[in-house]
Amino acid sequence: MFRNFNLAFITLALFLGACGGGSSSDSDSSGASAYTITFSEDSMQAEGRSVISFTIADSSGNGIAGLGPAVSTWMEMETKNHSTPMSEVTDNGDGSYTVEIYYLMSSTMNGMSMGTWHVDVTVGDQMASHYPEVMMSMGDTTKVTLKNDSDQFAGMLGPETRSYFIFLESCGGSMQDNLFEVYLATRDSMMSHPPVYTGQTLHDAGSHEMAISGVTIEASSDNGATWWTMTQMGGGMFSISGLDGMVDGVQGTILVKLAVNGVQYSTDGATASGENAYQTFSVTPGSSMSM
Ligand SMILES: [Cu+2]
Repeated sequence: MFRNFNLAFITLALFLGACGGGSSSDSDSSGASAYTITFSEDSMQAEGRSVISFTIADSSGNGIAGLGPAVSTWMEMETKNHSTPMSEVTDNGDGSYTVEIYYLMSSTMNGMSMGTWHVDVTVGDQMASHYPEVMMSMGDTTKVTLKNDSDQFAGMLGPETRSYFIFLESCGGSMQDNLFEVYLATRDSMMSHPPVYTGQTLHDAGSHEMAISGVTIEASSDNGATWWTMTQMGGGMFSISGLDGMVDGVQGTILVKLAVNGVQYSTDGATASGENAYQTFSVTPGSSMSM
C-alpha cells in the first residue's frame, strides 16, 4: 500500500514537472555548475509529512537519473540548528527525485519567526538549497510525541529525554479499507532524527549504542476499548487496515500507544498509566490522498 502512495506522488511530481508548476526558490552555491537543480513542492509544506521533489538536469536540460544525490533538511534557529526526520530519496528514473520530509516545526508561530528551513541537495561537489515556508498544521493531527524518562540521548547540555515522534502518513478511508499508516522517528542528536524500527541502533545519554530490540505501536478507533497492534512495515513505517468506526470525510479519533524494548511510553515521560499512556490523532479518513 505504501508503495502505491509513493507512485501516486511520483505521478503528481511528473505532472507538475511537465506543466512547469511547483515552486522554486533554489540557490546554487557552486561556481561552474555541471547540473541545474530545480525544486518543486509536491504538497503543502507543513508541520508533519510533506513531499518535495527536485530535478537534476545537465547543461542541455536533460534530466539525469542515478546520481544518488544527498539531501539534508535542517532548521536554522536563533539558539540552535536541528535536522528533522526524512525518508530515503526516491530516484524516479527521469532525473527527478522525491523525498518525504517530516517537519518538526513550522517556520512561524503566532506570527513570530521560528527560523529558516533549508533543504540542501548535494550531488558531487555541487549543492543547491531550497528554503520552504513550513506552515503550522491545521485540522487533522500530523504528529504526536511519546517518551520515557529513562530513555535519554546526549543533549547539548547533558542527558535529555528522547522524544519519539509518530507522524501521520496516511488515513485512506473506505477506498483503502480504512488504512491508517504512521511513521515513527526519534531524536538521536540535534542533527540526527532516524526512523525507529526493530533492529535499529540509537545512542544513549552516554553516547553508547542502544539497540532497539522491539518496538510496537497499537491503535484504537473505539476510544481505547479495543487495541490493535499495527504491522511493522520496516524503515519506521507502521500500518493497520480495517479500523472500525471511521467514516470517510468525517474527522474521527484514533488513539496510539508506543512500547520500546518492552516498556510502555507516555505523554509526559513518567510511568505509563491511564491518561498518559496514549496519544490522540484526530484524522479525517480519505483526506490525506488529496494532498
Ligand atoms: Cu526548529
